[in-house]
This record gives sequence, C-alpha cells and structure tokens, in this order.
Amino acid sequence: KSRKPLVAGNWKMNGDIVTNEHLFTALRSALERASISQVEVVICPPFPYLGQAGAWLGDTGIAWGAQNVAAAPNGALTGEVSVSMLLDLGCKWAIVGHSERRTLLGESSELIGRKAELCAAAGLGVIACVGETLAEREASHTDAVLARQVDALVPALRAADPARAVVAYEPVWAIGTGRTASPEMAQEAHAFIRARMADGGVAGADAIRIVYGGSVKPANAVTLFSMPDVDGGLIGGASLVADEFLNICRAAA
Ligand code: G2H
Repeated sequence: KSRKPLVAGNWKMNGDIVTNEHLFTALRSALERASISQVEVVICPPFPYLGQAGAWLGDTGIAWGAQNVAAAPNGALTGEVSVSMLLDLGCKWAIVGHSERRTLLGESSELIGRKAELCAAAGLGVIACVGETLAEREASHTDAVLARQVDALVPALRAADPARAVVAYEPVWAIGTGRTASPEMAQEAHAFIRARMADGGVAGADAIRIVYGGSVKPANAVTLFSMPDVDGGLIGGASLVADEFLNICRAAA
C-alpha cells in the first residue's frame, strides 16, 4: 500500500496516573522491541493525562492525541478544550466525532465538521469517525449515513494536509461488543468513503488514511488490515493492554 498505516489507541474514559505509568512503560519497551517504524502509532488518553503522555512518549516515535476538541477557537465555553491547547501539550492528533459522542452526547455531523476544520486550519491531525448503527445497516441505510457523515467532513478534508487527516470507519454495532465487521464489509465501507471524499472534491482522497475501528483484536487485525482500503485501526479496549496493542501494531506493519 502507498499509505503509511496508522494505529491509534483510544483509551476512552479509562486510566489513572499510576496505571497509565505502567501502560506507558510497557508500550515503550514493547514498541521499541517491535521496531515498527513503518507504522504511525498514536495514543489518545483522556485530556488530564496528555501531559503525562508527553512526558513518557516524548522521546519515542509514538505520538499522542486527544479524544475530542472544542468546536470554537477559544472563549466562554466552560469545560471545553481548544485546538491550540492541544498543540501546547504536544498533541499531534485529535479524534472527532466518535460514535459515543454522536449518540450519547448528541454531537451532530455539522458540529463534528467544524471541529475537524479547526484542526485542519491549525495543522493538528484529525481522526474523524463515521459509522452506521445496527438499525441503519439492517434498513440498508449504511451508504446514506456514511455519505452524510463524510460530506460534513469534506470542507475540513479539503483544507487538511492529507498526511494529517484520517477517517475512522467504526460501525456502531461493532464497538466494544466483540462483534467485528468482516474484512469484506469493512473494505466495502472504506472504498465507499474514499470515493465519496473524491466526489466531494477532496484532492487528497487517495492519500488520506481510512482506518477501521470496532473490537479490533490481534486475532482479527491481520485480515482486516490486509484489505486494500483499510489503512490501520482505531483501537479501544485492546489499546489498554500493551501486548495486545503491540500485536495489532505489528499486524499493520
Ligand atoms: C471503537 C473502538 C475504539 P473498541 O469505539 O474507538 O473501541 O475497540 O473497544 O470496540
């Protein structure tokens, strides 16, 4: 593949100073042993631990990023965290539009598109999540849902450096459930997303990585990542276990 694979760990709302330290230590030694320089590796802990991530990962090739970012540059938005603050903390990436934020916290595709645009404008890498629910898939609405979600990201994807823009396809029914899309289902969705970006005038559509997320484990990572349009993964549960995460990174190499 011409695109460098990317594997990002999304810790979600897990961790504390002490257990993080163990995980960072294990990740450092594991990833050093693996010598997987051909894979871009990103760790996304909760906001309060981004400084800790920088302290532990700053001298490694592993990048760190946030799980969310504000939809405005600064100002009276109590509790929000801006793009410039993330850059201050050395973040290279921010995840936007994770399905847990779309469904549990009511984020719209438009809001997510604005967040992605702010990232792109400031040179912060963006990992933008899209994906259909089980009901949407069963009603044969998958393409329509993905089209709507991708279209809202198009202005950001057109503005972004393609090397710093990633789309994560995460079928909602596969998230944290142990159910995974088959490699063929993932490929079909990824190819659709890439074509939709190109149709929207995203010149870098071929260079933008599309990663898969939803119950990725070492055992299913190899076949998923071997599909032509699957350029790595966004890893939740398995990113909290150093050896599992390492083996998923290896599968992407
Ligand atoms: C999907 C994924 C990471 P998990 O949410 O974003 O989590 O691998 O636990 O399904």
